[in-house]
Amino acid sequence: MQIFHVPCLQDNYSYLIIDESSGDAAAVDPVEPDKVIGAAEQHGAQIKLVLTTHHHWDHAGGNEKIKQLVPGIKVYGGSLDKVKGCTDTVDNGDNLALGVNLNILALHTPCHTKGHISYYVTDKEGGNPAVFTGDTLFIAGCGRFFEGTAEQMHQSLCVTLASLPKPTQIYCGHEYTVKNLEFALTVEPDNEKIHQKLSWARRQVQAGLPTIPSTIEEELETNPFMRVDNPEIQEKVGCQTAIEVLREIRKMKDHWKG
Ligand code: GBP
Ligand code: ZN
Repeated sequence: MQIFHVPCLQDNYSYLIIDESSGDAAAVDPVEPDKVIGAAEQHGAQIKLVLTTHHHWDHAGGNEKIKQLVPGIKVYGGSLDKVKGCTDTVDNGDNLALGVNLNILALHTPCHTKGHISYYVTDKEGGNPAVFTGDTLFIAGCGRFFEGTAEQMHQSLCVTLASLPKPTQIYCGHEYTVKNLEFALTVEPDNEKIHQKLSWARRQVQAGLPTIPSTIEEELETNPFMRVDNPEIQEKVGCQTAIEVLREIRKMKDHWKG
């Protein structure tokens, strides 16, 4: 499995996933199709399918164009009505094949949008796990609750995604890491792992490099939205339950000026 970042728009990422045995590839949220098609050509791969995480234009807005540019391409997403250009819907638990050696598992991760899908990709034996989380899970953060509740985001982040194997590599939809880690320090000023990752992330961005991927293990140590069962954080924000903490931290981040 090969994964390439394709920076788009201001701070979005599309990704190209290649099954090396066949040269077949998938494009995740190809909002600027020319860029991901260029990346595929550069690596001698053929894009066979699109994986759309959610209906927002900065993720699904390139689907119609990529359908014109790549005849026969399948465009997967959570909804035929809402996701522009969607040809095939996926539900939680659906599996897709990519080339001969890769498997893609659709995970319904609602709250940022109702039909949001994350895609868990492994080789056929379950090795090299990677998950494409769109705007549900960001590095050290999460998406705004546009179409859902704290209960749903808790299920999506702290149950569905947190249950994936610890080494799973996380590829998210935006480069928000530095801001998110700065906010994380307002919640946990003494968390050494956050301090270390913030210095590293600033250096990456300075050098024009991505801060992605992270891993589930790193997020459990540094992402305040995945640490809502931590008693020290519960005390700090004055809440008794994980869901209340999640609701409260999201509210704080919505109003945080950074
Ligand atoms: C920043 O932090 O850099 N510019 C600010 C925040 C995802 S994009 C921008 C922002 O609000 N981003 C959204 C988000 O969820 N951020 C998490 C956070 O702030 O912690 N989008 O483009 C957003 O989903 C969109 C598109 C939204 C169509 C609604 C519609 Br309709
Ligand atoms: Zn979004």
